Formats: sequence, C-alpha cells, structure tokens
Amino acid sequence: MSDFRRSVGYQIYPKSFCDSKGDGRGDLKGVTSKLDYIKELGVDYIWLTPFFVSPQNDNGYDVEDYYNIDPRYGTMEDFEELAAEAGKRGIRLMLDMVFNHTSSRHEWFKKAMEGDEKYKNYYIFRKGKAPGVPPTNWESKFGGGVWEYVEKFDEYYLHLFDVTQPDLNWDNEEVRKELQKVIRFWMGKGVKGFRFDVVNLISKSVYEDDYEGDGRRFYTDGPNIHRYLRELNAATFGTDTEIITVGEMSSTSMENCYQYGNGDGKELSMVFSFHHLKVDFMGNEKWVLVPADFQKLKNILFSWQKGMQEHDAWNAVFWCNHDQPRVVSRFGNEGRYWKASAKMLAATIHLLRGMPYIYQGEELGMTNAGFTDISQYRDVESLNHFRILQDKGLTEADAYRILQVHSRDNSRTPMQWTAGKNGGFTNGEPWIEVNKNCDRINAEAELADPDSISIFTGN
Ligand code: TEU
Repeated sequence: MSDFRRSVGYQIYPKSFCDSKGDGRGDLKGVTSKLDYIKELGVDYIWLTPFFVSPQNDNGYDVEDYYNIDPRYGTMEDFEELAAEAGKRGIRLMLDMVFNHTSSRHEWFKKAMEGDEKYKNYYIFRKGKAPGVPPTNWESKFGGGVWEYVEKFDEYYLHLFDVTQPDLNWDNEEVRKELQKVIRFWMGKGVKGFRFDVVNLISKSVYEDDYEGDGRRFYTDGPNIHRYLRELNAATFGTDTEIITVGEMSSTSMENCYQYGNGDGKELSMVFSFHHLKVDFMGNEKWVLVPADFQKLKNILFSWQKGMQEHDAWNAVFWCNHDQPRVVSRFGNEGRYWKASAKMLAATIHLLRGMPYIYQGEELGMTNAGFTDISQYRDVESLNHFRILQDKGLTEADAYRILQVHSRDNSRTPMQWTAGKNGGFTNGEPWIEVNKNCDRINAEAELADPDSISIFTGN
C-alpha cells in the first residue's frame, strides 16, 4: 500500500514551468532540470498536466493522441529521462488523464465525422428537438451551448467544454476498453500516479432541458459513475497497490466523494472538490465580482474534513491549480501582508487531513497576472467570457475587472525562477507574459531567504 496519506504533491503546468529550448514554451527537459529544486521542497509526487499530442486549444486538455508526447513538450526519451531522474530522487510522477473528452482532431472523432458508425458511437451524437433547436439547453463550461450541429448528419454532438473537445460516450464498452489500454500503456512506463480530469462527468443520464441551471445536474455524478470507476480501477491501476489516483470532481457532492475516495481503494485514492473555491462566486457563476465569504470557506473546509474522515475517505487539499487564480491574491494580500498571508495559507493546507498539492510558484507566493489588455490573455475560457460579458451589457472596463480576478491565466504566467530576463523561464519570447513582479518574487530570492514561504509548503 502506498503511503500517499503522508505524501505531498506538486503540480507542474509544463508549458509555464521551464523552457529548455528557447521557444518560449516550457517542456519536459525543463522539468528534469529543476528536479533538485522540487526535491528540496519535500515533494513526493509531481502531477504533470497533459503533455500528449494536442492542438493545444485548451493547453493539452484536448488530447489528439494519448500514446505520444507533443513535440512541443519533447519526446518519449525526454519523458523516460524525467521519470528516471525523478525516481532517483524518490519522486513519483502522476499523469493527467483527460477521459471525459478528446480533441476533435483525435482519429476516433475524425472517423466519426466521416460517418463511421462504430466511431460515431464513441461520442455523443443526438438529433435536435426541432429544426435548428439543439437537443438540450445546457451551457458549456467555457461559454455558449454544449451542442455543435453537424449538417451532413443533421445531428449535434455534445461538448461540455470547447467545441474542439467532443465528449466521449462512456456507456459504450469499447470506449471504456480503449481508455483502459491507455492507462496500461503508461503503467508500463512505470507511472505510479494518475489524475483523472473531470472524471465525475463521464456518466451522462437524461438529455433534458434544464430550467433551473446550466444542465450540470444531468451529467454530474451520473448514474453509472461508481460502476465505471470501479471497472477502470479493477482493469488497470487497481492491480498495482503502489499506484495512487486522484479524481477531479466538478460540482460533486460529499456523499459521492465518500465512495470516490474511500479507503477501501475500489475507486480512487482521493478527490479534488471545488466548493471551497466558489466562495467568491455567485452560486455557480464565476464571472462576477463578489467579496470572498470567509465564514462560508471555513464551514466548507470543516464539513468536508469531518465528513470525509467519518467515512474513511481522503481529500486532496489545495488552493491553487492551473484553473484557479493565485491564492495569495485571492484570499490573502499582495501588499503589506503578502508574505504573512502566503505562509498562513500554506500552513492551512498542510495542517488539513488530506494530501496537500502545491501548484508551481505557490511556494514563492506568486500573485495574479495583473494583465490589463485582452491581447495578454491566452485562455480560451477567458477570451470567450470577455466577449460574453460585453454581450450581456457590461462595459469593457468591467469585463477587464472580472478577468483580472477570475481568469485562469492568472495562474498560467511562467514560473519565476530569477530576477533576470523573463524571470529565468525562457531565453525566447514567452508564450504568455511573465509577471512583472519577478524581480521581487522568484525562486532564487526565496531560496536565499531564511524566513521563506516555501518552508511552509514541503513535507
Ligand atoms: O477543469 C475542469 C473544470 O470544470 C474547471 O476547473 C473549469 O476550468 C472551470 O470550471 C472553468 O471555470 C479541467 C481542467 O483542469 C481544465 O484545465 C480543462 O480546461 C477542463 O477540465 C477540460 O478538460
């Protein structure tokens, strides 16, 4: 049995971590070059966000080929070197499996679009309710509807995320078998950890209009979800007790998480849930400006700690990831109390029951991006909502204010290594701007500081 209940995770978003080639994007060799730094933090597992072949419309969460590495990130040899070097330092790798959807460039989807029935059944195609009316009124997580019309079939396909991320049909056993093969392939490379992207959305139930919400109640924690996870577990990672898994559970319930992350090990080792990161939303609506409700935050953390403990289930505990703004800017302070609040937030994570995950740069107290022009943003969700907010009647200035607080790009600016050019991230032109405060907030300064934030973030 892995001792993950005593482990610390560190999340790397390779595109923004360290560029070894000078093309402005981070890569696997860059990660390898920083392993000593990561080791020094006391990390046991590195979760790497997807580096598989992808058109990168959603920075790799749109996978075209699960078996190969996107040349932008390096080669299979680079991956093997990274795994070996990490292993030498007692660090294990956790790969990110995006199984709710593929890229529309995946060969399965291409065949589906050619009309091959076998592959159409890998995805979710449906007739409209009436000419020009999609099957349901659900809203995409990235804005707009979830159905894309395909004229030659007179049918729509489902995409809960971007139009280039068609949802897979998990009710088709062949799909489930294909995805098991992917896990076995990476297990064969010695991988000892998996993170499953939005995995509680894989079991859809009824396709009905939602008059109370955006549709999520019809596809979240769906009717076969526990069965599918148990099946995946038994057929793949469950055969190796050293492997640990974490499921990203979007809008989930605690009752479901008692099972997803139960100590019986039949489903997953632990869960990421997000209720504590919606205390500055209005209900489920994130594109608004409301002050964080700290009483609510405390209540949520408390009830999840207690509930999960009572049911012998394990949380992944975290403030930051590549989808969330920087926590020091969000719940702490960027000014006078910058360091004190960063330490307080780090200490909170490490004192909770669960496996702490530190997102690259969190240990330095990295802050939100501070972008002031839409040309600085890269994320598909931010770009869509900048337009949607203005279509709803907000001024451009208001749309900017909301993006500055909530955009996912806040956490995607490059890791700040030094006070030098581009914060030491790249010699080239960074794919997204480096935060100007890299002259002050950077790993070099942190390591030289006896009173650093990072002493609070390790094992
Ligand atoms: O995110 C899932 C998800 O629903 C959110 O975190 C989402 O980004 C947020 O609700 C938008 O406001 C995962 C990945 O972590 C994310 O990067 C991907 O874009 C998404 O799945 C699709 O694969």
